[in-house]
Amino acid sequence: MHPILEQLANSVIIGRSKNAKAFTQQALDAGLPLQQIVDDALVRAMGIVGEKFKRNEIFVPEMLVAARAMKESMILLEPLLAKAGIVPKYTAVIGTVQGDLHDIGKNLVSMMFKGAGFKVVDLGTDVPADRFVSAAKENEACLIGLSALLTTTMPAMRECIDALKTAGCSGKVMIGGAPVTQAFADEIGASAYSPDAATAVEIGKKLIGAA
Ligand code: B1M
Repeated sequence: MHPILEQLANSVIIGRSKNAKAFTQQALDAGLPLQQIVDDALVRAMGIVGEKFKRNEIFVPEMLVAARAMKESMILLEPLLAKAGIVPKYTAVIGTVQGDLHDIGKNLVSMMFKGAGFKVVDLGTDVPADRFVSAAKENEACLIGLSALLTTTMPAMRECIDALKTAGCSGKVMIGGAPVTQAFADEIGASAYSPDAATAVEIGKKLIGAA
């Protein structure tokens, strides 16, 4: 791999935002193709970050600084990608369900999907079912991600799934959050459950046939 991309990937993995920005600029100045910068440096780096998180070698704070470093790089790349007509192949709509204000886990999931090259429409927290439906339709989302941290808001996940089905949304629905289980996902008819942000991307890619 090109040494600049190696340095960019390492900067993201260890969460050095300034370096990530500088190496992105160097990669651009060196004329490296945009898609190569994204795939070989950023997507690869976030994949490594996800693996480390799953192996408990790093924790939430390290994930967050890696995400921030990736974001710095993307600030430079995004306008150029858009100008070149390079658009993400897959779109995920993600949010925390109605009544629930917890967003740390949802943000990690969001950022891991961005790191995997998805366009992510993050609806934030306290999102009603009809908002998931309209966003999924507007963005032709192939994946809809629901997060809940409260046992009292888990029923809102069922409401979302029912509303998405009634509206004829074809996207796969993934659910997650500390109180959520595979059994609950099966019960409410979710396409998948994921216990953590890194696994969410693995499962999500398989679900939509992108793995
Ligand atoms: Co809240 N809170 N909280 N809280 N809070 C919990 C969840 C709680 C377990 C604390 C406790 O009592 N021990 C408890 C819930 C009890 C229950 O329902 N069984 C609780 C409560 C009761 C409340 C309030 C009701 C408290 C009150 O006001 N009386 C209130 C509710 C507000 C509301 O939502 N309406 C409340 C408020 C808050 C704060 C605002 C203060 C704050 C949230 C800040 C924020 O998110 N911006 C907060 C916090 C921080 C917590 C704890 C301490 C930490 C949650 C967290 O961020 N974890 C939590 C106790 C705990 O867990 N130790 C607690 C870290 C995060 C990375 O993990 O979100 O699980 P998590 O995400 C993981 C996975 O679950 C998964 O990936 C992530 C990374 O691997 N994942 C997905 C998550 N979403 C996914 C989606 C996917 C796939 C995977 O697919 C789409």
